[in-house]
Amino acid sequence: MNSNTRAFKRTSPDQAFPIYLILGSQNFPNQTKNQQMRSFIDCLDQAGQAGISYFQFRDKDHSQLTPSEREQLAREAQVICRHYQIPLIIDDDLDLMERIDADGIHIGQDDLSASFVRQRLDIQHILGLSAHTRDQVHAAIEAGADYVGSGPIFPTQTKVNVRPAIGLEQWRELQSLDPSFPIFAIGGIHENNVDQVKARQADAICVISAISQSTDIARTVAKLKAPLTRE
Ligand code: 3NM
Repeated sequence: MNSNTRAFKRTSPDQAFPIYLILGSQNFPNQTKNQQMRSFIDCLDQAGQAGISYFQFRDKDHSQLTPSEREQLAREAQVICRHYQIPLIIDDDLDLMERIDADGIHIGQDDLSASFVRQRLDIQHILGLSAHTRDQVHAAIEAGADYVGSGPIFPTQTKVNVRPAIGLEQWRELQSLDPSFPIFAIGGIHENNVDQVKARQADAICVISAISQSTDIARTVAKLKAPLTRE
């Protein structure tokens, strides 16, 4: 287990749930490229102010940005993340992560090898992995990941080539494989179903569209992170 790993583990059911926002310019469709970049910055800034806990820069899929525009946007995101003291995690681009000295990297099953990346990173850098099966969760722990994101829990249209939804019960099985290891919940989580995820004790709640499409980001973040109220 890495020194980071404990920091990602929720310790009390009464705590607010950490919100892990993932965003790229492509998450603001039907806008010009410049508008998308502005919308991205506005959204991250409002979410930072509202109290998200982690941010992942994931500019891919239908992104129209050139590599240098992508790097520029990541650097602007970094300024906001530092202001709100939110770790900046780069999706699937070790070179970009190293160039801008981001706080960590998130990789999928089809991306780089997790143990290769772990060896390249300093110990304080965060390594996150997507893991969808028991074997993948075990392998991620073995490779020295700090957390895994597992899903999609509910159906989602946000990701290109997304896997079928695994559902809450299968997610819960993955989560119970190692009670000391942080498992984050992702995929189709919105204000109207987040309580079901909270009831299963996710260590963090990862969202894109719940926040990128919100018309009141402060209210949405407050609702997503609020502890479950007891009857
Ligand atoms: N990864 P939304 S689901 C980026 O299951 C991503 O690994 C997933 O977007 C996975 O919150 C997903 O809008 C998209 O459903 C999450």
